[in-house]
Parts: sequence; C-alpha cells; structure tokens
Amino acid sequence: MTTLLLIGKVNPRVRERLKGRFDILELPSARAEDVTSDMAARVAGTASFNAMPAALMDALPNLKIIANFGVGYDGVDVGHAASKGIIVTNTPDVLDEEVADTTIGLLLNTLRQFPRAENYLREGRWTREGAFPLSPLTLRGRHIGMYGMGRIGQQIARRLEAFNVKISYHTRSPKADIGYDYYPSLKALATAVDTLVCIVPKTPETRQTINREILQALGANGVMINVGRGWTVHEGDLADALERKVIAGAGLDVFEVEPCLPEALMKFDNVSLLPHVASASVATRNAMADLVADNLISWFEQGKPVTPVPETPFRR
Ligand code: A2R
Repeated sequence: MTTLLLIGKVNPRVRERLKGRFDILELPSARAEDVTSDMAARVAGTASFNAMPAALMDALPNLKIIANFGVGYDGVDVGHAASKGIIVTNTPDVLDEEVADTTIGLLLNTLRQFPRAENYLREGRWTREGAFPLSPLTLRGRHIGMYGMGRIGQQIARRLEAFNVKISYHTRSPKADIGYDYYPSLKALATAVDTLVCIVPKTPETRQTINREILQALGANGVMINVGRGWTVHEGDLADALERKVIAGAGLDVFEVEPCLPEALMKFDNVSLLPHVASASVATRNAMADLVADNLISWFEQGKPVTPVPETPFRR
C-alpha cells in the first residue's frame, strides 16, 4: 500500500478519507530533522496545512505529491517542488463563498462596531447607561476598492453589489470579464476609494504593499479590510495610521505572525479583529479536507491531481 505522511494538525476528515486506502504516518510539525529512515523510504505523498519547506521535501526522496490544505500555499516551497518534479495541490473554489461571507461580516463589524455593541448589551450597560453610541462609520455611500479580484475577490464583489456600493479594483492586469473600474496601481486605487479590501496572495510582490503611503492615500474616512495574508500589510504603519487618525478604521482576519499580533492593534475601538477564521466553518473545512483527500486519491489511483497549483502543472 502507498504510504502518506500527515504533517502537523491535520483536519480529522483528511485522515478519515485516506485511511484504509493508504498507510498513514504522522509528523507533528514540518521539520526535516524528525523524518525517520522508515518515513524516508516509504512516503510518496503528504498532506499539510501550508507548511512544506525544501528541507522536508529533500528528506523524503520518494515524494511525488504535496496536498496542501488551504487555497494559499505560500508555506510550501513550490519552486523547490517544481525543480524536483513534485506536484503541489491546493484547495481553491470550495472556500470562496465562506471567505466572502466572512469578509462582509468583518466589514460591517468594523464600520458599525457590532461586536462592541453586543459586548455593551452583555455587560448590562444598555440597561444601566441607555442606548449604545451611534457608529461614526457606515457602509452607506462607500466606494470599495478590491485589491485582488480572483476567485474569492469576485465572490466578495458579487456580495457587495447587493449592498449598493461602488466597486473598483486593482490587480496586475485588468480582467476582460470584470465590469468594475480598473486601477493600474494600488496607490491609484487607494486614492480613488474610501474602503480597501485586500484579498491577494502572499508573494514577494505583495509584501507590506499596504503601507504608510497607501493608508495616507486612502484618507481620513478610509477603512482597510484584510482577509488575504498578514504579510501584505505593514502592521507598524497601520497602527501608526490608526493612532494618528490617518484612516478611520480597519478589519483584520490575518496577521503577519499568527497567532501573535502587535499589542498596538488591540487598543483601537475602530478596529475589528478575527483569529483567521474566514474559511473556518465545519462545512467549509470539510469541503477543503475532501479536496485534499481527493487530490491524493486521484493522483495515486488515476494518475492525475484534481487541483494542481500553476507552478507545478500536471503533464501526463
Ligand atoms: O494580478 P493578477 O491579475 O494575477 O490578479 C490576482 C491578484 N494578485 C495581485 N494583484 C495585484 N498585485 C499583485 N502583486 C498580485 N498578485 C496577485 O490576486 C488575482 O486577482 C488575485 C488572486 O486570485 P486567486 O489566485 O484566484 O486566489 P484566491 O483563490 O482568490 O485566493 C487569494 C488569497 C490566497 O492566496 C490566500 O492567501 C488567501 O486569499 O486565502
């Protein structure tokens, strides 16, 4: 039987789907030093949650496929995998709508301060002190700038249309089938809009691109929402912009170093913070687990992956 290695804390459904079809070995974290000689000899495929460094690939000489749990695979050294002829797969599409739903929730929470309002009620302050203060911000009349207009970005935009707000976007190249106004630079987009929604991948080009200059361009009524990767935001610049009221608020589901985030971001009432939960419902995580398992099963039983990433395309 083919041997697979499950690395780190893997969704239990992945294990459920694979057991019986494969021999399953487990590794607590993606450390090459922990690979035993038995693993090295046997492992032909892995499943992990955005963690697969080059050294771990090298420690598994018979590795053919890396099935990544998640649409973002920045923790997988895809260049190294490609150079070794190893296929990498991810879990696109099945989480788009859940992440888009969460984005709308985070946007409204940021603008209307619903988490604070609920705490106010739970703390008995409504009875003692009367009505919760009016929210200084609203979604009404906003112009949303989408930084990223891929699978998830398009689902977010589709939902925003129902909210009757103007939508524009920036990506590296305009999309032929997208009718929203296109801006060729993030600076131009941030200047034109008052609300920035970030849903781009973690790549060398997106590193800390939402920085002092972009926040300044967004302006005093500006709100920045990040549901992509923490890497894309310069958190120091963001905290500074909030402190100096350069922008009006921010909503973040992702952070540069998770689960740690700068203490400075915790103190603002006009910031809504979530612990990276955009896709984290049982139903959606199960769908992602199924796609991880389907990639491994299809590879080993039919000779082709279901959703290979573009850097390691499948060639028969
Ligand atoms: O640049 P384009 O035309 O390839 O558009 C992609 C855009 N994008 C960028 N936009 C501006 N500057 C960049 N350097 C840049 N790099 C990529 O991000 C496209 O519109 C979008 C990515 O779309 P998808 O590949 O369909 O990804 P998906 O499934 O929407 O997920 C986005 C990210 C994941 O990579 C995870 O990090 C996170 O959301 O969950």
